[in-house]
Amino acid sequence: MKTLVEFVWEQQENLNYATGEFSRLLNDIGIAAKIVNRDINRAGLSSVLGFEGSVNVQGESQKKLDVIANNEFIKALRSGKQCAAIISEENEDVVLFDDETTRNAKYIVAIDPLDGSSNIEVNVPIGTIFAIYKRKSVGTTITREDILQAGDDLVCGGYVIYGSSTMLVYTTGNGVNGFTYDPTCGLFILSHENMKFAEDGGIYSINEANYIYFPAGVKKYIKFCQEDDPATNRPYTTRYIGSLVADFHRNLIRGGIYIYPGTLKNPLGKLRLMYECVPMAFIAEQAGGMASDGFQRILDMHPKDIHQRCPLFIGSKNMVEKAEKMMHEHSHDYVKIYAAEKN
Ligand code: P6P
Repeated sequence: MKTLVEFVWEQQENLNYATGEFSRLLNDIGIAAKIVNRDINRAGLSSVLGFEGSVNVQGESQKKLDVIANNEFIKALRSGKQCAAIISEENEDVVLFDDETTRNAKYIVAIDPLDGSSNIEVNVPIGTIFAIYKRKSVGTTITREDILQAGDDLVCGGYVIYGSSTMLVYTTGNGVNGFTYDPTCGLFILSHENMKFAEDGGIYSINEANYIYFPAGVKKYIKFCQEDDPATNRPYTTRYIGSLVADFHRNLIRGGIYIYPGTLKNPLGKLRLMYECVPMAFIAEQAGGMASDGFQRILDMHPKDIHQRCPLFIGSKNMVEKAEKMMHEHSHDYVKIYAAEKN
């Protein structure tokens, strides 16, 4: 049995993080994840026990779990003192810490504290998605270059899935490993070593309710998935939970593709580049999969804004390549609009 702390400590030797700062940072994220996990598991008791969304015994109005989760991660990162700044879906601006230690901390964390939180009330798995960048400036205040880093500059991408069990899955560029949380001892235990996407999968995940707004290439790919061709394991199965982390995690284990495309109405789609697409893309590539915006590798992209949106095609390599091919062949109408929005 190997805990997350032991694993990270062992890994740091060959990841030139031997100073222990990265190990401490990842452990801080693990601590916040345990607290969020506890709050999520009690969410259904809100009306009974007066948790979030109602007034507690001190008469304070409780906050939604998104905000509670965001506060927990900020609190853990602030007290751990290894993070110099946080980019969060819940904060319009970059969260800066003003004491000396965090001004000199080496890392920047971009995070979606609780992705898919609307699923809590229907007891569907949700997740936390995080990206860790090394700051470029040293000993100064945080710079724009520290914040708007290219996907390839990522040092760590990870997610926590709060599902039938809670797992933390991450990569630092040496493969993808999954840790299952054991609430009886409060530890994340290594349970899924060296996770890999199957090159081909039989699952496609997309919200087909938006079909009429999809670019022609996406429509063609959906029809391709539905064709009757036993030799290529089609028609595929469609599974769409409405929670990126849960759909991605299932496809990572079973083989599949998740698509949240841009549409003629919203050319950049819904998902955020820095704290959803980039960390998941790092994990996908490290697990032998692929991640693109339909035309370009996600990790080659350079954000212009911390909340920039980006289409996402992610999962088994051959499936993403097939979808990209159809985007190139059939999306003349969409490409111009997308290029204009992106630049
Ligand atoms: P839609 C959750 O809000 C999220 O960001 C992802 O986790 C999920 O895959 C997607 O949006 C669901 O969006 O438009 O299909 O409801």
